[in-house]
Order: sequence, then C-alpha cells, then structure tokens
Amino acid sequence: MMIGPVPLLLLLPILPRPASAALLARGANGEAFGEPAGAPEEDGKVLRRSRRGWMWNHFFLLEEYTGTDYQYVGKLHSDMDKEDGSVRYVLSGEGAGTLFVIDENSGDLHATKRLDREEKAYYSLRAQAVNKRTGQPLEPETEFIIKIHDINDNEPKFTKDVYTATVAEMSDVGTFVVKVNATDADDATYGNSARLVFSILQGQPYFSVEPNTGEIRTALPNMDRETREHYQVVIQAKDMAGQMGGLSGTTTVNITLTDVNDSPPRFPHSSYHLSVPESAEIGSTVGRIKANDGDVGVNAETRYSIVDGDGREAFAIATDRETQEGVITVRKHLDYESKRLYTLKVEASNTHLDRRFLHLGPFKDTAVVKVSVLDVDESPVFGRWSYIFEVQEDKPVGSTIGVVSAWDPDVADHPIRYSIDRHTDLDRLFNISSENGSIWTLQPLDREMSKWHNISVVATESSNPQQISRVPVFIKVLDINDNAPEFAMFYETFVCENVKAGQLIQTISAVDTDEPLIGHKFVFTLSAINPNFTVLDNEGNVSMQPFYF
Ligand SMILES: *[C@@H]1O[C@H](CO)[C@@H](O)[C@H](O)[C@H]1NC(C)=O
Ligand SMILES: *[C@@H]1O[C@H](CO)[C@@H](O)[C@H](O)[C@H]1NC(C)=O
Ligand SMILES: CC(=O)N[C@H]1CO[C@H](CO)[C@@H](O)[C@@H]1O
Repeated sequence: MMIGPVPLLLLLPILPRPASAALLARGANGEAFGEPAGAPEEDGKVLRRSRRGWMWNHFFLLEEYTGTDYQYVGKLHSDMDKEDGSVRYVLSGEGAGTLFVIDENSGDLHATKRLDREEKAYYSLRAQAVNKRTGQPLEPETEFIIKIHDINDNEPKFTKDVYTATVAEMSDVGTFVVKVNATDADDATYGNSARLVFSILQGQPYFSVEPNTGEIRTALPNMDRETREHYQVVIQAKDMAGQMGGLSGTTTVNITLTDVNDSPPRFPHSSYHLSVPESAEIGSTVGRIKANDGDVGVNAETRYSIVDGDGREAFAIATDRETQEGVITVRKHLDYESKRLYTLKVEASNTHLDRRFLHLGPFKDTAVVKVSVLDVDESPVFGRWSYIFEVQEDKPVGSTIGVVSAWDPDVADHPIRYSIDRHTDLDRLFNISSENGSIWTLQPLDREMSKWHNISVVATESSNPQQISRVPVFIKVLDINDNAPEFAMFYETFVCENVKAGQLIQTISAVDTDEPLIGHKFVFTLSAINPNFTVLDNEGNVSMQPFYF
C-alpha cells in the first residue's frame, strides 16, 4: 500500500499578502518555486524576498514517510536573523511541538510522525522569530501551511464487489450492458494516483469495457442464450492511469443473456402414431405431441392446429399452457367398424414473433399424426329405444304379442340371446324366444286387472355375457267387452198399497267393468211382465229406472 518514501519538500508562493512579515521558508529539496520575477536564486541558500509583500508560506510534505529519521519539512528564516545566534524560532498551531518540531536556532522544520493525507491534508501553523535575549518578537507572527503531498497509497475500490446485469441475446456488438464504478481515495487533483483506467481481465471476447468510463458492452455478434446463458466478467480498475506501478482493484460482473425469440418450434419427429378406443368419449384425450423450442417464457409459447388430414372433423388439438404440448382430443364419436385410421397434419407455431429474427425461421413446423381407432367389444344394440306392443285381453295363452331384435355392433357380430328381466315380470306373464326375440304370453291377460305390463328385455352377446343391453317393452292390454253389466246394488222395493199410478217408487243403476269406465249405456227391461209397473229410461249418465203403477 505504501510506496517508498520520496523525500520531497516543495516551497511555493501563495498570493501576495500585505504584511510586513519577513519570514522566509525554503523547501526541503532546496528549490524554490514561484519566485517572483526578478528574485535572485542562490542554490543551497535561503532565498530572500526581493519585494516585501510576498510570503513564502507553503510547505509540502509527503505522506506516508517511513524513514527512521524525522522527515525534513523545510527551513524558516527571518531576514532579521543576522545569523549571529541571537534569534530563536518559535512554532505554534496545529501539531506544533508534536507532529512538527522546529530547531529554534536554525529554523529547520521536521515532521515527527508519518502523516496520512487521506486523514488530514493541510496543517496550519504559525512561526515567529524572537530575540533570544529579550524574548521580544523581531517581527509579527507568520502563518504558514504544510500541505501533505499525496502518494499513491490507495488502491481503486469498486462501489460493488459483484455486479449483476442482463443483456438480450443476439444484441448488436457494442450494446451497453452495465457501467461499473470505482473510486480512489488518493488526491484526484494531483498526479495520477486517482486516475483510473478500466480493463477486462476475464470475459473476452464476449464483452469489453470502456477504459475511461467503465461501461461494459457486448463485443461479440450473435451471442446465443441457448448456447450459453451466464458469463462471469472480471473488470480491473488501475490507478496511475493504468501505468506500471499503479494500484488496482477488481470486481466481478455476472452477466446473464436474456431470451429473445430466435428459436423456432421444431417437432423432433416428422410423424407420430397414436391410438384411441372407439368408445372414447367426446373431449377425451387421445395423446400429446410437443414441438421443442429452445427459447423460454413467451418466446417458447406455441399454438397447435390441425391444418389438414381426414381426421380434421374427428379430432381437435389444443395447447397445454404449462407444458406447451399439443393435446389431441376426440371431437366426435368414433366407430372402429366404419373407420379405423385417421391422419392429421398438425402445425405448431410460435405466438410471439420477433421481427428482428424472422430470418431465423420459419417459426412453425408440421408433423403428421396417425390415429388408430381401436376396436372395443360393444354391447348389443336394439333396433329401437323402446317397444310398445298391444294385445287383446282375450288372446289365448301362447299368443305372440311382438318381436324385439338386437345385434352385436362389433365386426365379429356375435349372436344375441334374449331374455326378460324377471324383476319386471314377477308374475311370469310373458316369455321370449332367446333366439329370435319374439314375445308371447304365458298366462291369460285381464285388462281389468292391469292395463299395462311394462317389462324389460335383455340382450346378451352369446360369446360374452358381460356385454348386455336392455330395452323397455310396454305391453298394452286392449279391452274387449267381456263383462256383463251388473246392478250397482241389490234392490228391495216396498210399495204402499194406496200408491198412485205414475209415482216414482225406485231408481235403479248398473255398472260395467269394461271400457269405458264411465259413460256406459245400459238398456233396462222388466224380465217379468207385469202391466202394473213400467220402467222409464231417463237417458242420464247413470241409468235410473222409475217404476210406475
Ligand atoms: C321364434 O322361436 C320360437 C321358439 O323359440 C318359435 O316358436 C317361433 O316360431 C319363432 N318365430 C319366428 C318368427 O321364427
Ligand atoms: C307403463 O307404461 C305406460 C306407457 O308409458 C304408462 O302409461 C304406464 O303408467 C306404465 N305402467 C306402469 C305400471 O308402469
Ligand atoms: C198381474 C197382476 O198382479 N195384476 C193385478 C193388477 O191390479 C189389479 C187391480 O189391483 C189386480 O186385480 C190384478 O191382479
């Protein structure tokens, strides 16, 4: 950190001062600077001012002196001093007697300690020449300044130990990435101790640093994130304007290339083969295919579509946002027996295109997807959703009332067996031919007992009893007039002996269980002819039979 001592004491003039002081100073190197015009210079001897009003009151002292002796600062001399030993020099002010000591006889000024400019750059002191004998001042006190001269004892320091920065891949050469900053505690106004120059120690040829500003820029064209994403760049700052012997500091800059859409989606295979059972429900997934995209995020977003093929109607494709896969689904019912293989031409295309990189495209790709429909052992199919049969109630037992039919939709076309679900025909009124599906009665039917017999017929594949279908069979029993009218009740009629002719003595009604339930018309006649009574039909809904004498 410290460089060797360079004993150098300078003597400089400052602005004219209208004083009568006559104290002169001479620098440690014996040279005088800024001597007013016309001032004679005698090498090795104290300079005398040629003109009153000029004051030599600046000393310069190198910081970080490491010598064993006191560092010589300079010499004070009063022109009242005839060098006869009668003058004593007295020092006061900052550090007087501690940091700085004066030889009271010769006026030689020394620094007792190592001084650090970065701690304190100026010391303000006063000196006076007094008569040794009388103690009287020979002239007014004189102020002077000791300026601590900078040496390059501070290395450059970056404001951050580690910088992180990003820059888009494929950026043009010279694209700004980040600016690094370094400071140097040394005196920037003097010499080159604080003049920094940046250079790149690691990170070439990808990046460069501007020597004076610390701006890091890209240095290589077509830097591809998909090839390499992270770079560690080491930047050095060196003072002394980068010259030999300067001090240096380094910092690390972690640079990440950000993604641009420079990679098109590409199917890894030109054709795919998927299969789906014919029983697959609409909307169910057939399979997934994926076009690879080297980019990330929105730059890898891909949309899939079916652009051609005989399966355009039967299948659909959508994008899984998470995985960027194309998901093929069933769009309509499939039937192995009618079509067993579909072909789809699927296109994958990027959704976020970057105009600057379209020449790296096309940003889409196609693949052929063949979808095989797999045969599924399907249950028998009835010719109708339901059957309605009508049967007259007086049909003899064993009469066929209807035929149902079902078949196996599979290619194998296995024979079908029919049966009646006995839970729907607990009284065993019906039977069915297991071979031909014809249904007949096992018992007489009575509409007046039950007008409907709703049963369920089961069709089973003879080769696979698991394949079962059912169909409802509604059997309607039709009415025939198989019931005689009956009197609604037993009638016993009493007639008074003095009853008058034409007087109503009894109303009679009848019922019939055949259809219709109400509204039957009955004809009433007297079975025993007795001229003393008559029956009158009043043609009402309910038949009434008045008796007359
Ligand atoms: C159906 O099969 C039954 C015996 O199971 C038979 O009596 C009937 O004649 C057959 N009907 C037809 C239309 O073949
Ligand atoms: C049978 O089906 C017919 C027609 O659907 C319906 O009117 C009737 O109520 C049903 N009978 C029974 C007992 O379910
Ligand atoms: C058949 C019958 O009973 N006829 C009777 C009708 O009424 C007359 C008069 O009351 C009787 O004399 C009949 O016998």
